[in-house]
Amino acid sequence: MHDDTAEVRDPTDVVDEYEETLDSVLSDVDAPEPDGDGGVSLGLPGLSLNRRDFMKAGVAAGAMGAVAGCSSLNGGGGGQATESGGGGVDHSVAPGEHDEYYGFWSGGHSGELRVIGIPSMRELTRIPVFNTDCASGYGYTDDTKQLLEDSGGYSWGDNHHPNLSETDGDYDGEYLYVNDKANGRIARVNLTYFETDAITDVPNMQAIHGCTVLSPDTKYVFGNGEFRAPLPNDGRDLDDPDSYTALFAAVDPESMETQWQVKVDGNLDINDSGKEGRWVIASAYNSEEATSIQGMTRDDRDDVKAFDIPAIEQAVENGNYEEVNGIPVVDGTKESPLNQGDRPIVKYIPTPKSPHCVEVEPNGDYAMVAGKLSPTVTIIDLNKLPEVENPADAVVGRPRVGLGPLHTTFDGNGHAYTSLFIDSQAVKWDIEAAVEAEEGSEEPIIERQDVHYNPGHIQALEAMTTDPDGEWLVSLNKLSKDRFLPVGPIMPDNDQLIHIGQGEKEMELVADHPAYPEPHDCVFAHKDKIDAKKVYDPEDYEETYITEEASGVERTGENSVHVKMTTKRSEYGLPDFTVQEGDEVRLTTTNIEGIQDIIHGVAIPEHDINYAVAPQDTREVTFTADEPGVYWIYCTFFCSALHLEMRSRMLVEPAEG
Ligand code: K7E
Ligand code: CUA
Repeated sequence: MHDDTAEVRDPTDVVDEYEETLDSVLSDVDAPEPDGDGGVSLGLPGLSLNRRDFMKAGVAAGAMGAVAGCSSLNGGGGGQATESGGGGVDHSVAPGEHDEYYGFWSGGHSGELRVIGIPSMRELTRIPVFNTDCASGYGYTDDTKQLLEDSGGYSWGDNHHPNLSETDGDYDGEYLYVNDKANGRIARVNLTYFETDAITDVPNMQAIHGCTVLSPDTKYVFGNGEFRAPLPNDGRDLDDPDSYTALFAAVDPESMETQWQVKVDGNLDINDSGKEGRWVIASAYNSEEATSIQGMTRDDRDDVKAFDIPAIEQAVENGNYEEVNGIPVVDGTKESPLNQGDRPIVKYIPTPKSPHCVEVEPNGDYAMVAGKLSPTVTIIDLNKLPEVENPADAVVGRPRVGLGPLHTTFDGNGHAYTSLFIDSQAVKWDIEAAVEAEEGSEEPIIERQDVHYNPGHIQALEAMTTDPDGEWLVSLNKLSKDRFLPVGPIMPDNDQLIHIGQGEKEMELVADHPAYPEPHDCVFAHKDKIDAKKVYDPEDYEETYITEEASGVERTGENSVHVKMTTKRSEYGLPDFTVQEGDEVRLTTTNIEGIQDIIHGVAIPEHDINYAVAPQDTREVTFTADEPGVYWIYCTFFCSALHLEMRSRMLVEPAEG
């Protein structure tokens, strides 16, 4: 049903038009002052428009020639935009009450994850992953320092796509996996303790963008290679982009070791798993294999890739691979012999145009691919995929949703919700109606909701499971512009909470929530699916547990000492300890409190050390005492009325000279 003969346009025009459209929508420079509704005042009494209207007004008045040329990119309106503004639905959670859902937010290039309660949108905690964090001591204690060191020694990462581990297609509350786009890594967070417990630097890959687990049982964690590079990237083929390669990687969720990789034509953007463990669908925006924006946007279609996981496993088992840096790399390019038979390992599905995201709907029947530079979402039928000879025949729908579609989410009642970056909207549409409608039809569209402004991901409750909960949806908007008090030029993002009920109701914008740069995606789990411990169980780790009797100083070498020290309210196990100038000090601390929420900190001034020790936890730091003097060790967590008095002294004796 779909038409492959789309008008071919000069790529430079497309890019220019796209950017001009963006400029016209985004620019406030020399533009009238924003008004309180988030619209733009035109300086005329009583006239205020939101950005979409502003753009249309520009077209109508011929006042913005740049925009007038963009009508071919403009999706137009299929439905009436819903009024924005604090609605009647209450999302507050009374003091002392708990939220119904955990939300796990990626923190983008801040490197951390954030845990936010739904529906209150209260931030519950942060989990450092690729960054260091002086509140918890992550990146300061020996084990966490080692974790960051062993995964490349970088001080930051760029996490985009958090994924919860699954058993039988539902979240099992064990782990969360997230990518590092900057350094080609995947991290695992233990949800018993809400802490990062593994990071793997995937060989042969630079930017891992898409990240997903294989449903229904988390057999693998997959990483999508976004940046094409020489393979191996060791100085060869530097300026020969034709010989660059993009890879798809399968990582074992337990050992976190890379099992195999697949080499593809074009690149890979974002991915999602089908529900039956066979298909992983990956979007792509650079089938041109170019190195400039003009080149990357030249073609009107890019190949979405469907990875047939069992077929790839078979190829690996048969030895059909080349080993690069110890990893079996299977050839999944179009010309590969492995793609010629009746069970190709990768199917290439031409899709308009530089498509951004892929999301598989809850039944596992369809993958939705948001068009980005095309105002459409392409619907791929995963049940047809194995049968069709021409993979393009698995495309069963292509509704026209609006301008700049990036991501789609689901309520479990047959509806999809797609974010429109340029139109600044969330658009709700009917999945089956879209399959039945003509290509490019706006018929399936049910409703549009303005968001503020320029959304990336959009996520509804448990939308990635087979049984989403509907009710709430969050739109992760990249720009906040006039929505909050000015805080200087680096402005927060705006995560907006939208009530969607059980999917039959109208969307209703309920709350704005400023976010420090820069969340990309989030995932929600019902509170009953997460079982976070409140006190450490020493059985769960291998560190030496220090008892009160064991507190003391042991000289372990001519220039090294091991200091063992407990913490409890409101004293350290050692009121003081003495070391020699130049000693390497290994300091092991156990918090012997058995009560939840009594955390102690260990701060050593002028030694760049501060870390938390939670009840029954043991942590260790190693440092050099290189300046003689008295150093007051103090507790950084306000743990009791005598917290200020909770101190110890490190006495560093001058070396004999
Ligand atoms: Cu669209 Cu990295 Cu999922 Cu950002 S990605 S928005
Ligand atoms: Cu211990 Cu403050």
